[in-house]
Amino acid sequence: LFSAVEMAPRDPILGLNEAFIADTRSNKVNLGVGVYFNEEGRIPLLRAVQEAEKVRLQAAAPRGYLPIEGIAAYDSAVQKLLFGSDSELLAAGRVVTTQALGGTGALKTGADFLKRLLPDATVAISNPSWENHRALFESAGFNVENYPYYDAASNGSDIKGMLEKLNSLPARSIIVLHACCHNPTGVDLSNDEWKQVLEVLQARDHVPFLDIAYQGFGDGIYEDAEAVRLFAASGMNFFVSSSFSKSFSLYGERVGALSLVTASREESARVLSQVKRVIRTNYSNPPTHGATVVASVLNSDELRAMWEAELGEMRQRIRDMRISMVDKLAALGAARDFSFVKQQRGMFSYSGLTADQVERMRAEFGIYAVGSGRICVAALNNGNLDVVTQAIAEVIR
Ligand code: PLP
Ligand code: TYF
Repeated sequence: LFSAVEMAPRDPILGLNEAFIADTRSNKVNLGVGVYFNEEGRIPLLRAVQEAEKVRLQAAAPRGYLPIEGIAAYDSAVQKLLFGSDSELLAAGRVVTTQALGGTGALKTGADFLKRLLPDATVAISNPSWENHRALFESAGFNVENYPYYDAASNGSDIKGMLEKLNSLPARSIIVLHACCHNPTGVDLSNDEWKQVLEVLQARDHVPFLDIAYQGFGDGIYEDAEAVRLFAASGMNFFVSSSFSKSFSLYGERVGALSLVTASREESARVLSQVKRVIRTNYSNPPTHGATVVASVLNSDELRAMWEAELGEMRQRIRDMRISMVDKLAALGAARDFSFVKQQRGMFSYSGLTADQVERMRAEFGIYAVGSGRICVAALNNGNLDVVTQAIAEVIR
């Protein structure tokens, strides 16, 4: 049965993690995987999460099956976070939200549902994008194309190329968009650029699929959902996959959600019934722990304020690291101006390092980054910044 099974390639990022763990050098640094580490180099367990977990443990709550769509208090908290608590769409019952196994699970559920709605549609993802976007939509049976997004010459967006491509795709294509903190580049669209994208999507009757995995890591929780609100105001039907892996530092609990904007309350009921069917045939119903914790934090004034403060600290620490990295590289007389790193948002920076330079960083200095030159700024700290910047200065010399 298995004799002809070929070895599959490793996930380029998670594979890097394995290599990092196997590395015995004591001064190694992992700038590969997109995970937030604190100043001590550890993945934090947020105080708000600890408080909610204490309460949950004390309650000794039974672990029955959840509804297929997940915990109601969780789903509605997600909606408010994404669309705003005063959203007209929410009041009109036009948003369907189902708990998902992280952002990845939300994308997969959404992709499987879309395959039933638009079996022949083309899916377009940004160039570059999170590796798993292509794989997820291909495994759902779609043909996946790229739209231009990043302009290496300016370290900014290629909005012209993006709009041209979106215009030339077959009508009713599915367009995957990073709502904030673009992975891997750290380059986000301006508000004005978002409006131009929206206009083309509307004109071409495309189906927007917004992926928001880093809400709160850019400019703020509210600010980072600007694109969601813009699409909400447009009257379009669209998909949103969201994740608390990063914003709650709950990577392993798999807490995410899929939200769909429909035309009416009545349509929502029909859509929900079909999304539930997709979920039922995949994993039946979601797990309890992570979503219970997130819901109790978001639905408590006190814990929510604690979470917002902690998320604010994470955001600010990353910004500080961006500034320190740029300043140190300049002080070292690095052969390149890295000031663009300060403009990038979220966890990542497309550093401009080539695959060869990234390989030298690993081999000579034990510093791991993605072959594309993506580094996770959220893994920098005052203890590793000197070795990292010295290594960068050395390999670009
Ligand atoms: N979407 C993007 C753009 C991501 O970077 C990630 C990162 O993991 C995800 C989705 C998936 O999130 P999760 O880990 O919650 O599945
Ligand atoms: O881009 C990253 O590093 C994160 C983590 O298959 C990740 O989004 C990477 C690869 C993957 C799943 C998660």
